[in-house]
Amino acid sequence: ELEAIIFDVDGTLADTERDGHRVAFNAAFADAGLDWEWSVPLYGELLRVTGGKERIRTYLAEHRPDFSPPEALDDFIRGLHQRKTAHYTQMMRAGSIGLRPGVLRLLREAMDAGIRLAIATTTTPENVSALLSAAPVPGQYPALQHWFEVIAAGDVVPAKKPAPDIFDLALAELGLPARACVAVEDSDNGVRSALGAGLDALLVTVSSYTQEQDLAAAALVVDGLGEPDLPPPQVVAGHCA
Ligand code: XBP
Ligand code: MG
Repeated sequence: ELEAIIFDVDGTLADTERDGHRVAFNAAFADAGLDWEWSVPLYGELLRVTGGKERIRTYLAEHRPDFSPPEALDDFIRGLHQRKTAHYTQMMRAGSIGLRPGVLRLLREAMDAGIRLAIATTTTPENVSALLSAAPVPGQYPALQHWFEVIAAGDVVPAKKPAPDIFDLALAELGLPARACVAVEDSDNGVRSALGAGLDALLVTVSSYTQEQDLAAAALVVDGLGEPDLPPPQVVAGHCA
């Protein structure tokens, strides 16, 4: 029996990477006087590395091998990433990126049916709060971040997705076995992470950066959750016909 749904955030609850995270990284680089610019295609390549600090480190190794930071590399990356988080949370609090179609409806139907809600994401916890607190909800409901009983996010586990650790943590905090839960993801790294935690009931809603990825290990892959006033969701792949 289904007891909880565990959601990824970036790409799944909202399509945040291209117009949110990427833009915030570039703003942080400009603040630091760096002429680095992460284009839409370059960011798509860098997304194979989950976690913003880890992504900056990979970019430096692969694209700026001669760059020497003004302080210890870890401190430099941490500082740059703090600026990025400040830009990102400001954009989200301003409501610049909304939830994907169907997300609020699914959350509401689940909650009304007594199904528990959780989050498992690599992104920084402040980013999740900023996104959820800006999302409009019907008047009788509390702010969206209070709908989630468990929010597992960011550096609380040593290994980010595709490692299963963050889903393992969400399951432990829910106190549920994987078989009592459904996971919702958007990316190949997320699929590996969820399946690694035993979440075989895995729904993938592809997002703008993940349409070309190999996601077929998931039980069902669709192009979105759908809304009554939109064309019905299209199945992209999956083995649960
Ligand atoms: C999301 C990410 C995150 C964000 C940036 O992956 O990879 O790294 O891009 O977040 P997923 P931070 O949707 O699989 O959780 O900069 O806060 O690390
Ligand atoms: Mg994602």
